[in-house]
Amino acid sequence: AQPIYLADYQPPAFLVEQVDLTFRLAPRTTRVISRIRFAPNPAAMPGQPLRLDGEDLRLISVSIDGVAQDVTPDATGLTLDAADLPDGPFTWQAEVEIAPESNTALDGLYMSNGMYCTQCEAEGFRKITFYPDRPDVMAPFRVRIESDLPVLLSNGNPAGAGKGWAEWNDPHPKPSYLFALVAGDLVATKDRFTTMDGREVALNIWVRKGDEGKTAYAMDALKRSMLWDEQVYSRAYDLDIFNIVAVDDFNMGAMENKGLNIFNSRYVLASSATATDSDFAAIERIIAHEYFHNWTGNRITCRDWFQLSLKEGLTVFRDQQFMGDMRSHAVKRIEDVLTLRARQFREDAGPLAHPVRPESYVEINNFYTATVYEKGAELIRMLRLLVGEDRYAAALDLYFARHDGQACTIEDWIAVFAEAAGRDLSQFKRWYEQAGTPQVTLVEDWADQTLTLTLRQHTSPTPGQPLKEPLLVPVAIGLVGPDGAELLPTQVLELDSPEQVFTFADLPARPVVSALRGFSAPVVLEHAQSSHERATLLGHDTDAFARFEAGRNLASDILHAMVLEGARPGPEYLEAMRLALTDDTLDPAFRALVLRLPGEDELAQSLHAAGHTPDPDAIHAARKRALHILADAMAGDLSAVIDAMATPGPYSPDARDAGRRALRLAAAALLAHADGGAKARTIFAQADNMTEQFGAWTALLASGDGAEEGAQFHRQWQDDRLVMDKWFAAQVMFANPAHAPEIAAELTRHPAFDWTNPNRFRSVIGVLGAHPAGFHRKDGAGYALVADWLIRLDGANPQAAARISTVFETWARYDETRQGLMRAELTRVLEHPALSRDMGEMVGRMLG
Ligand code: HT7
Ligand code: ZN
Repeated sequence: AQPIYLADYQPPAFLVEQVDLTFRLAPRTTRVISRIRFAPNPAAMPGQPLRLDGEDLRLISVSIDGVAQDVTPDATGLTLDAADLPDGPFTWQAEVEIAPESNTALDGLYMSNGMYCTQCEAEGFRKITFYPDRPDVMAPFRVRIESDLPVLLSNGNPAGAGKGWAEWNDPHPKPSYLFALVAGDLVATKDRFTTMDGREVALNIWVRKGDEGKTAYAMDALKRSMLWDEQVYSRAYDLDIFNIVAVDDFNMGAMENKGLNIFNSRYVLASSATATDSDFAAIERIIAHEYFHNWTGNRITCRDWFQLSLKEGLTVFRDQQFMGDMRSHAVKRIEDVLTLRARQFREDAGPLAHPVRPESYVEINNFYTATVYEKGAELIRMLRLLVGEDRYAAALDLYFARHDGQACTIEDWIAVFAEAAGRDLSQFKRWYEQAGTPQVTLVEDWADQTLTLTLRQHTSPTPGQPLKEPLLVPVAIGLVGPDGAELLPTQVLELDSPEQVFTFADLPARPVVSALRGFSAPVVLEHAQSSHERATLLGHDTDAFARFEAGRNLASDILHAMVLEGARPGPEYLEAMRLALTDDTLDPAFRALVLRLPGEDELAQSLHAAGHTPDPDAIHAARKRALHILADAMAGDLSAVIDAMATPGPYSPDARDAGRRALRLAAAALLAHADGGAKARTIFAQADNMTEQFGAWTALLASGDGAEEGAQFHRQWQDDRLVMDKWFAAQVMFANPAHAPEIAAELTRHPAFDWTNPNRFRSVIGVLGAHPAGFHRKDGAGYALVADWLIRLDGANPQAAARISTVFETWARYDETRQGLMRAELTRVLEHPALSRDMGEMVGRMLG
């Protein structure tokens, strides 16, 4: 397949003034009748043909202005010469037939448990009817659905309904990727919201019968999101109704279709018995994220798919702000940075590295990545830090006022900031264009009561970008006295050259430098500090992220030494951890994060960055040894914290109780390495909520135990599909590496392993790929199993398969034997006949 280039963008030859669609639903023979009013685009060169995308459509008939046409589509659509079209506006009418029942790709119109449902982003609408399926063609839609199913939904406001039919009218012009239709035997949880301008909005969450008791949290999160967007961004909802539908078979988390958000059921359904605190938090975040898209994505959309981060980076940033406001800014920031490093830094360091705004793609679905989403959000955070909060607000007001109803570019976005802040941001724009994680080195010099800081930046080559330009990097710095008192509050140093020197004179004593406070830029900071300095920051820094980071650095220094030299954690580290564990002035959620050791993949990444070849077995063994040493050293304190952090009274998913449970379970997981799992077993037996039941079971699994509890868990939850995903995932995630591939293979033979369901597939195969020592077992069994399953899934659902193929993206980090085995498996996948475009692109990029 040929790549598509950003540089080749051309405006559409024709715009759409109105779309009318009629659906006659049937599993194998759905008829779609489209009436589309086209008009020549005054901004395009005259005389160009009309291009309509269309895939897997059986064309029944076509007419233009009522005159039947004889047209022959190719595999990807239809081209109509300008000479064969009327001079001015005209009406295209077409009837096509599609088979939603056999659509296993879950893209376009498909079926899930007897329910019809659509997914059109990025290019699914072309599997529904012929259309200019590109985001810069925006139009109002009217939809009529004919079906005997009781609930018939589409975008916009209801426009009439009767027995066997319903009509919907969406007055807001939208691109086709935001089209949605749902038909099924569903039940709704209903509520209302009054907007800041006094309009009443009906809110509905539609689920399968039996699930209606699990929607309360999602509804509450929705109302809080609506209010927050009014209060913080002055953005009100703009239709009479907002529908959310939960569907079991779904490729990603959720989709922001105008007025009809469709969700993976795991991000809607929750009860205290079936969902963990993390599930509740994920529901809150994703409900907010999709709702926020109503303005950042739907009202203002992307000109083309290269601009994807324009809506996704901004909407992730907005959901991060929201979650910080709802819960804890400090904890949320640490969690976001951990996710960024685990997913985006990993991506940026390997063969799949690409800029936040890519320059070419073969399959756009492969670019819904951590770089576009999470790094994109970091760029917005940096912009806000550089221009200040007031100017950030002014820039956003200008963005909404100037671009409402438009399909925009990153240039439009940067321009509103340059204007609102009165600042040239051309160097900043390189962050959107240049792939790779910059490495920033900080060197200290102390003389004559003056501290001199030399900052250097360097970005290694990435695929297609051998040379890198210096970026504008905001480095937030504070100075802490040797006694822990703040000597200099946070200042933002702007590093815009390869090397820069900053001096701080007249200091009373040599300070401890607290650098990159709040993780002010998405960079890897190299800053040599003694363990004493790190312990000072962990104990005293005023910046919560820097405090956490100091503890993290202490832990990774020690784990590196354990892996490389067989070292042992020293008393200073153990004491620093004990202090953090027992400091009741600290938020329990923060303490839980400090207690968590860096994961095995993070250690492999940092060892590789430091010039070593990571050995997954040695990393696993060292980390396990560290857990035992920590547990033995702190057993008494861990036990006391477990008791102190109990949350008596009815379960609440709020941040306070969730934080206490997080600390309690982190302590229990650690203690299980010293007490034979006694405490964890008690928590499991007494648990009245999924957080503690699952947390205690996985604590036992991680310490090599938990078989009996696993059987009990299965007996209790075998009829709950979302809890069963956890049952599958936990057994692989915590498997002994020596047996992980066999355990995963055995689970694929379990009668409940429905591999066509993306959640279930990920819970076994995706989780094995994320188990470093198990996946990378030296005989290659993990690689072979994952490759077999990727080939199988690719035949049914290329999007999901391509996404999971990223488990191989780190192959070049490892030793020659493992590299050879992984390359052989990737080559086997690539050579498979009838491989999808999605998978072909991913594997091709990984092999280089
Ligand atoms: N904008 C959506 C991204 C998306 C998607 C969602 C579900 C299935 C397939 C998809 N392809 C792209 C989700 C979001 O970022 O909000
Ligand atoms: Zn999004």
